Amino acid sequence: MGSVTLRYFCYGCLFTSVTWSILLFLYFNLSQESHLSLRNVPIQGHHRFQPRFTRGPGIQKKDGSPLRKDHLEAAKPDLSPELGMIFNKQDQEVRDMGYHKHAFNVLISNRLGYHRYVPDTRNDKCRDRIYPKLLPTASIVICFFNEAFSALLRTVHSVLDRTPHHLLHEIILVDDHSELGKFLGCSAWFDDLKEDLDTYIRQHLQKVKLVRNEKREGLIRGRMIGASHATGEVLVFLDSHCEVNEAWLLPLLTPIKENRKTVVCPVIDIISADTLVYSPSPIVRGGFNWGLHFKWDPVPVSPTMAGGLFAMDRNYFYELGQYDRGMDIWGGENLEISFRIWMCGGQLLIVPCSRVGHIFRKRRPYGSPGGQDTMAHNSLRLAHVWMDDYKHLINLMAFVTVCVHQEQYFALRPELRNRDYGDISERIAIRNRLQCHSFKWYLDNIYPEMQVSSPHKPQQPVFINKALKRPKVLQRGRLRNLQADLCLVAQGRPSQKGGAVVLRDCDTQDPEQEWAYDEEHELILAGLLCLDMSEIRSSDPPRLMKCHGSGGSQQWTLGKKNWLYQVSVGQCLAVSEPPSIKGYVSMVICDDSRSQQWQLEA
Ligand code: UD2
Ligand code: MN
Repeated sequence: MGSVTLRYFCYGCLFTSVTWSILLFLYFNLSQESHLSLRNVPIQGHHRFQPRFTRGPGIQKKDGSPLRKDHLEAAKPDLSPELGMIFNKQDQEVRDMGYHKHAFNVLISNRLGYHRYVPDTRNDKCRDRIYPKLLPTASIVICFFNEAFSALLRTVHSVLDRTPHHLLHEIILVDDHSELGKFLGCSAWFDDLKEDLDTYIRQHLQKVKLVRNEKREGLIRGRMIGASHATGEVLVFLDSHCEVNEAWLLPLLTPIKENRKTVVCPVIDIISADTLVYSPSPIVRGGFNWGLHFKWDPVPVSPTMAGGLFAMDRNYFYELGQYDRGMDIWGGENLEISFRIWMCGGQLLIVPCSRVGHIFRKRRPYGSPGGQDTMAHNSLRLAHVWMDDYKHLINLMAFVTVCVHQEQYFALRPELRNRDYGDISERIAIRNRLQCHSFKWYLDNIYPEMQVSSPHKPQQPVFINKALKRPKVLQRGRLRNLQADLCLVAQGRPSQKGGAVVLRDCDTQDPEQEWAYDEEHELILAGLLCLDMSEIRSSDPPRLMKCHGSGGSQQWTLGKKNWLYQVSVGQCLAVSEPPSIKGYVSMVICDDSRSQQWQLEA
């Protein structure tokens, strides 16, 4: 099997290489440049930190004129690091419950309000593009389950604020049977939801329809329900925690107008789950690995799509068989529709001039109603419908173990290969009706670089952040607490992951007391581990963890009022009270007391 399949990857047909040459040319002349030149652009300084925030419109652009790059360059840093500062118990409750329920910083999200400006992350050349006058109208479909109100409304308002009126046919919100009742026990939560969504829409939003599912359907059937209510010419699907960027829609509609069998995805920019900072993402294209996990590849035109964010001619969506109704809750639908598009006569493009930000969370904050592993179920369905003999190459064990966390025993149960995935006859009938190509054709023509690896060694998904080089160190020295006159050190070995930090007598000779503070605002002890906060409980003391390089829980600001301020928990490090428990530190609400003053001394 191996040698036969390997051969497929050695034959590149002429069509593919010509296409790739063109795409690579475009990539290097447009996309990558865009990425490099905009990488360091600060996000515009519209966030004035105010001690108390009210809900509502958030920060507004002052004169309403479009922001230019020089404005961006001139503007001072983006979100004040103190936007997430905790002032009282209620703030803490919002933040901690927010992480628990949504896996991102809801305190910051609420304070940002429903409108904000995001940096224009497009390449300069995108701004000079001229798009056809006559373009199809769009219905935006946003399906949500237990979404934070502020994130959902910022998604909706970003669309209303940045989409030409005549092209926006409607926005359809599908509430996938959210369990709002569960939040009522928490006063802070209740406050955020007091403004009922129906009322808000009726009073403030035109063109927005709300559909409520009678029972939890999952995002796949949820999107189909949304689409069934849509009447615009093009369907655009978004997640419920996105912010669209400048002129995002025109470049998506244009290729669809030219060829209605073109399905397009925007570039998905990154909104940090911990700080809500919006930053450009490198241009990549979607791939997958043999564990059937979506992964990013570094080229802009795409064998697969990431998932939720794409635009497609509405009639074509139906002709092509919508989604697989038998897929539950989450996962796999992106690969299924990607294979179907390419194999059945369409094409899938990532459009570098269209940018949409998405809050990338470290974990999914919800499960499926019965606790089933829907990713495995959905993946099995798509493999059996679309992947022909290649499905035997899928490392079933790999994705099952990944999805079911530690439950290694699945990997030891070969009968999983025979796990029930439901009736797929309707999907096979679609494949026959559309006379789709074989999976071999797809691999040969659309994804020739896909490596066939041993089923027991699935390729690792590629994560964008991991590729970054180590940031520059700005300052080195001991961290002395001014009240206690003691230095912050590891309680045990500084190399012990998860270890606590405590205060001990300062010793200028001891390399294990040396902290490095770098440009990413990380604090690294003895060159080994980073000072890190648990995301769930802002009251927990910090600990030492492997540096992950993505800010948030490892992002500290130093200096102002001599605070050691933790950006994602919005509190300051202090000597624990009462002082009798000598040497212990904890996170507390920032104030002027000497117990929270620190100096990094060389
Ligand atoms: C990614 C996709 C997502 C989807 C998923 C695979 C992006 C940016 N995101 O995961 O769109 O393709 O991969 O299935 O490409 N939701 C419901 N009901 C549910 C579960 C989720 O309505 O039972 C909503 C949820 O509120 C959100 C959307 O579906 O708006 C996508 O879910 P997600 O954000 O948890 O998925 P994500 O971003 O991890
Ligand atoms: Mn999402």
